[in-house]
Amino acid sequence: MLSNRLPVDRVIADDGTASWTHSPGGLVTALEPIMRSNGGAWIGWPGVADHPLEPFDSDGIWIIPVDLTARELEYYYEGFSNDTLWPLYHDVIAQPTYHRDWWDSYVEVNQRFADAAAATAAEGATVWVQDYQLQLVPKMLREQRPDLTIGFFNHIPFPPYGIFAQLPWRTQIVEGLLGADVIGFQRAADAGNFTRAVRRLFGYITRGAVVDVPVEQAGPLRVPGTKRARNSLPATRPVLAKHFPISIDSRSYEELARDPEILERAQQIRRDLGNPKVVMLGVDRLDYTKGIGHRLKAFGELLADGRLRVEDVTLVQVASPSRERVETYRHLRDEIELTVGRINGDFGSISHSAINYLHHGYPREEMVALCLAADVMLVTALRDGMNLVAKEYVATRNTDDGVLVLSEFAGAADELKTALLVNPHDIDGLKDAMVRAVEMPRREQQKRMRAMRKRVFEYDVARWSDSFLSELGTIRSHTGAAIPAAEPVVDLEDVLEQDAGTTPVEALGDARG
Ligand code: GDG
Repeated sequence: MLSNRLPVDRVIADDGTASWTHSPGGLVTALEPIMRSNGGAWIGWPGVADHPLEPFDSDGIWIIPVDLTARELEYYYEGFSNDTLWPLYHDVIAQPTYHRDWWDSYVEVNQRFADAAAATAAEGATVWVQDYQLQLVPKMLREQRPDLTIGFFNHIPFPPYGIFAQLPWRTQIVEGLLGADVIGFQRAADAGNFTRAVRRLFGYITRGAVVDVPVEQAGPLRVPGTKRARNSLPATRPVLAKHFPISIDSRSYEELARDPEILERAQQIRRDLGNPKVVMLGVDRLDYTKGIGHRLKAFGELLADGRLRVEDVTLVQVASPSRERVETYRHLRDEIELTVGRINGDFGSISHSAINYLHHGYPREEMVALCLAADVMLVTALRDGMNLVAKEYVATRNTDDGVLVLSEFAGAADELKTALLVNPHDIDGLKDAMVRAVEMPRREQQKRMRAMRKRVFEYDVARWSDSFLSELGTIRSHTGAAIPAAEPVVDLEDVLEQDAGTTPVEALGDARG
């Protein structure tokens, strides 16, 4: 497994002592068992720059830290990943910055990750690369290790070609991704945008979700027991570009939501808020893609119009600190906090504040208590790969009540169709949906929530990783990608000469198993 961040964090205390803390996200939970039983290794950055660390075992998973210098952190991560790709892939909600130095650093760091994987993976192993920070790794890895089966999953949207085309390095990025056997996306629309980019940039043939990539593109065709030939015939390798909507560890959220201490904490939260009739909740990383400003504007206008009253309705907004060294994020924080201050100043009273704004990260237990305390969850992202918060809210609602207001621009909208779907740019429409959520009869809430819970419990994060890995296994058995690296490299012409009498397809099929 490769991801920008390791599932463990290196923490250095004030007195200089260092320790590891686990960050058990959904991805880790889903993959832990399979990683353990297969002697899996996880390659990633441990969260501290300029601090090379040795690999170590963490509960049966081999952890391989990749070091980043302070400059790489600034150029590869904060720069190219978070200030070029992130805004570009989220429909240029913010202006992407293009710097050649950032790109060079992105290439270097991707190469380091690919080298680490090439040095670690066993013969014929499966390697799964996570997310937009590492899009060049599949090609770089295939060049060194054509015996591997390589998967890639993009957690954020893939933009339409008209937007993607801005990127000065668009060709290299698509080439990098095409080094994988399976490229996973959140939504069908993302996969469609990607295959369209492939057709526009390379003219490769696509058959539905399958792209036929010339083998020269991403590594030679290997056939055991034959020698390298002089000339090569055009041959292609199928690459699957398909949507695999990510999910959460739904059972663990449900269990937390039944925990008596957490249930009591939820009651306490409502009491502390002054027992309003309705608690609305927003939980987001403080990011401009999440539409926090649109949500606040709609809420402020509803108070101004008198359609909602602070005595009845409170909005709790958790905005967890994120990417604070990137300029755009510092501006966003200022903007949001100015808006919150204005709304509270205009509409709050001594006993009721309109918005309870919390710029903190919280333990998962507290997040679940907040979900339990909330009658309405507001997810108003302007663009979001999936949005796990929406699914987490649904998973905690054991009593089948509660209303999810969900942006149609979040990937989750493809699955959670009985949410109140909104276009967050349409402030009047958003206001109407918020009022409707506040007033929704319990029977309707339950009907809608049951359908969403069915989906979230049936299709959890384990199903997500199983379906991705099973497609990877299928494509591998079709293409023979796992033929040992020690075999000599040949091309199709040689095989045809040696197998005179068989058709090219049979010869290839026999040779590649
Ligand atoms: C990217 C894509 C895609 C947030 N604050 C706290 C906290 N969180 C947790 C949430 C949720 C996760 O962080 C955030 O996930 P999201 O999906 O909402 O958004 P991104 O961080 O932007 O994630 C996104 C995701 O990747 C997965 O593929 O869905 O579209 O942008 O789990 O609960 N958790 C705790 N304290 C906090 O303060 N414990």
